[in-house]
Amino acid sequence: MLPGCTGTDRVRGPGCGTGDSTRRFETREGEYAVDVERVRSQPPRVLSYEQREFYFENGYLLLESIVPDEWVERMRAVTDEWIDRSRAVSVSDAVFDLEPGHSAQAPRLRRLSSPVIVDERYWAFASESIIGDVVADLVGPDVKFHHSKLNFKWAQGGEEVRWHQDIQFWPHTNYSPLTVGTYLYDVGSEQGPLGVIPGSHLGELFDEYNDKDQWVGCISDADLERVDLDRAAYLTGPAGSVTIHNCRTIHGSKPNTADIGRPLLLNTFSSADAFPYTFNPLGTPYSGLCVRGKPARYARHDPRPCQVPPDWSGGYTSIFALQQEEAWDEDQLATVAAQTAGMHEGDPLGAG
Ligand SMILES: O=C(O)CCC(=O)C(=O)O
Repeated sequence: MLPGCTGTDRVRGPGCGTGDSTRRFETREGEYAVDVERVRSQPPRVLSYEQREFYFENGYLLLESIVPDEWVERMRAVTDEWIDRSRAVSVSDAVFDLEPGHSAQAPRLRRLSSPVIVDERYWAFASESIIGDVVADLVGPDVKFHHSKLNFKWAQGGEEVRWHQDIQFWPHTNYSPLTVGTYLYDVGSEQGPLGVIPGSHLGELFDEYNDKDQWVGCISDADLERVDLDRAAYLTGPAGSVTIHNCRTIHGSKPNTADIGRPLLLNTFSSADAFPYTFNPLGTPYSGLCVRGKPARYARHDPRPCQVPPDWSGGYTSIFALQQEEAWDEDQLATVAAQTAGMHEGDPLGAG
């Protein structure tokens, strides 16, 4: 068995790559898909070599119980406070995205958007915890923050996230961006764990507009016929486990049918040489800051084209609202527009 695959290591991938460090990762068109040689030139800090190769090959990684308990406790405490604050909110906005049925007595949050800007404890986690070191092992030493969100998937009905790829939401000059998900509580198969299609980051980039030319942020059923959904890996794990998926990896999650929720704290990073070229719907003053290493002097460009999203500079709702094709009324959208502007200035709630 390869080192790092014994199941007893604190940091462990769900299966291991070949460990063949000369392997190139090519798209179906034969282009070089992942900038692996540059990353391989440095020894990993917290991952094993096999885990790094597993990510290059499969476009995802599960690291069980890697976040120390103290951080998990801190993130649970701050999250409880924000759930309490959501009791005063009755209509979704750019910060609190509410599930149908949410009430002051029985809150049902779908998402807390841009947690790093509403509470500095979330930024401390994104910038200071081990997750920055993990990302440095996967994209190179210079790591740039892009955005964050906290998806709850409430007990008994927390909504599905349909199969999609992320990069069409926030195109960058290359495909290094990845998202780190942290499970704040244990997550089993009934709670809607994150599901990924192994190797899909090396394949096609799909259309995330519907046949009426409206952005829906997910892959159509017709296109999904070209995806081997039977190969989906569902990433379950104890509290403090971390999921990582590349921005091209097809992923999604089923509804939560269990009696306990599934708060998943998502932070997106890239190599420092990846630059976004569309409006960041969850942008904050932290977007573009390096959490490890130093800023880039040159942008690295991947020649593969990327679909672009609508212009969200006037306000963004959420992936849930978009995929469910929910209509938000004019007042809601006006609040969202003000909060989105405030978010970019660092004060979303003041602006709302
Ligand atoms: O919450 C989840 O299960 C998946 C979230 C996701 O893919 C997203 O927000 O882009």
